[in-house]
Amino acid sequence: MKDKISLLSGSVVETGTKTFTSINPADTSDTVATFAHASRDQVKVACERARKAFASWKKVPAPVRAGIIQNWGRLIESNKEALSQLVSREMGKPLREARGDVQEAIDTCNFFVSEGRRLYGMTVPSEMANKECYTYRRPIGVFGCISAGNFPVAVPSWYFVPALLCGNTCVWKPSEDSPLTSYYLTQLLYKAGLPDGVFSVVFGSGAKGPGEYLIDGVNDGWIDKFGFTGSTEVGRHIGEVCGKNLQTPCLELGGKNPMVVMDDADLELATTGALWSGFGTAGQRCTSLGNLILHTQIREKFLGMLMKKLAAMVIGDPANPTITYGPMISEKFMNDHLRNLDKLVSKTHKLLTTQNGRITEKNPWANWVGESPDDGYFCFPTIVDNVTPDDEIYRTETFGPMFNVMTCKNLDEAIRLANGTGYGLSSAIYTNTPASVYQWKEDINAGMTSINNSTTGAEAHLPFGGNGKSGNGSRQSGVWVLDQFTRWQSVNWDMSGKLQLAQMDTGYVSADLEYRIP
Ligand code: UN1
Repeated sequence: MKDKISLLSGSVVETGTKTFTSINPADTSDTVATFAHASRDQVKVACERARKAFASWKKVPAPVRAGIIQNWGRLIESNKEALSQLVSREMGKPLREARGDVQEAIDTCNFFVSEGRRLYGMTVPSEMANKECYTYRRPIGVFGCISAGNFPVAVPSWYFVPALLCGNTCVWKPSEDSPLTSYYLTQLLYKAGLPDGVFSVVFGSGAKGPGEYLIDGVNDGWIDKFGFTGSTEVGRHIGEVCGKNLQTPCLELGGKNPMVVMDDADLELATTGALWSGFGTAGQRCTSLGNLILHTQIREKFLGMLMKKLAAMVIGDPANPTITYGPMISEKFMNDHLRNLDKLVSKTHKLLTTQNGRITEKNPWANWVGESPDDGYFCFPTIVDNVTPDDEIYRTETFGPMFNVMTCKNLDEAIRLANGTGYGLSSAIYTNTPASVYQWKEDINAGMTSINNSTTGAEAHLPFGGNGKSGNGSRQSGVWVLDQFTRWQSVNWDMSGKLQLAQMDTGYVSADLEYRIP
C-alpha cells in the first residue's frame, strides 16, 4: 500500500512512476520505503480538494476542529515510540532526540487544543449610538507547505496544528528524506477524524517536482498562504512569488547562530553548551551553533576544556543512548558538508580538529559505537579557529557538524561579531553579569536568544523565527502564530435604523479651550 505513493489525500491515494527511495542514513543497505514524485496534476488535485473542503471546514466550530487536534495529539502519543524509531531510522537523528521531535508535536497539539475554545476576537465600542463593533479571526484558505527533513514531526506540527485549528485546509510537500514518517503522521491525522480533502500530502522533490509545482500554485491561484522551512535561497524565491501575489508567507530559513562566552562565564557549562549547540543532530538544525565567540581572557582555557570534552564525545549508531550524534540526514547533506570543508576552510584558518570529513573504517572516530561507519553517512566534528568577519565561512550557513571560533575583547565587539553575518535566527551568551545579559538581550539582532544555554532547543510554545536572512519576520508556535493563519475582520453592526456616518454623526462635545486657570 505504501509503495510508490505520490498523493495521499484522505480517501484518494494515487501512485506515480517516477520513484524515489528513503534510505536509512546510518545503514544504507536498509531501504525504508519507496515513494513517487507527485505530478503537477496531482498537486493541482490536492489543491482543488483543499479549496473545496475549505468551504465546509471553516464552518466547523473551532472547538470541534480542536477536538480533532486533540485526537491527533493522543494518537501521536500512543504511537510515540514507533514514530520515534521511524524518525531515527529514516533521517538518522539519535533515538533520544527523535523522541523529543515527536514530543514537540504532542506539546504543540496540547497547547492548541484549548485555543479552539478561545481564538478570541474583541467587542469594541463604537463612536456612535446603537452600533456595535467586533473583531474576528477568519481563516485564510488553502495553506501550502514545504518542510525540511531535520525535524520531520515537530516542525510540520508547528504549521499544521494552528493552520487546521484556525480553519484552513492544507497541502503538504514533506522532505524527500522523511516520506514514511510524513505518511504515518498524516495517517494519524486522518484517524483523528479529519474530513476528507482537508489535508493532502504530495510526495517528492522540491526543484522540478511537487515542491516547485506547489510554489507555482501561488501564481495559479491554488494557494492562499505559504509556509516554508529550508534554505534562504528557496525562501527568497517563495517570498518573491508570494509578494507578487500580495501574500505574506511564513518563512523559516537559515541561520549562522552565534554563541558568546564572556570572561565571567561558567566554563564547564559553556563548553558543554557549545558542543551540544554545534554537534547535536550533527549540526543539522537551523538553530545550530555557527560562530563561537570567545572572550580573550578565557579563550585558551575554554578551548582546552572544549577539546577534551570533544575527544570524549561518542558518535555512531543512532539507537545507542551514549552518542552525541549519528549520521548526516542523507548523502546530499554529507556531500554538502564535505564541499563546505573544501571550499570554506582556507589557509588562514586553523583546524582545531585533526580528523575532518567522512568517518570510515580506515579513518575511524576513537569513540565510535555501532557497526561499520562505512555503512552510513557519518562525519567527524570540525572546529575552525582564526575566523574573521571577512571570511566567507563567517557568514555562510554550513548545516553540518562544524562551527567557527572567533575572539573578542569585550561585549561590544562580541555583539558586533554576533550581528554581522546577516542572519538573525538563534543566539546564546554565557555570562553571569546581569548588565551584560541586559545589553545582550537588547542589542542582539536575533529572533531567539539563550542565556547560559544552547543555541538550540526552543520550546514549543515560544515564538520561533528569525530576522535578516533567517526569515521574513514571521513567527511560528505559541499564540503568536495565530496571526499567520488568520486574518482579522472588523465588523460594525448598526441598529439605529438610519445611515450614521463615522467621524461626522458622532456626539462629540466641544470643550471651552479659551478657559485658563486663574
Ligand atoms: C529547525 O532546526 O528547523 O530549537 C527547528 C530547536 C528545535 C527546533 C529546530 N526545537 O533546536
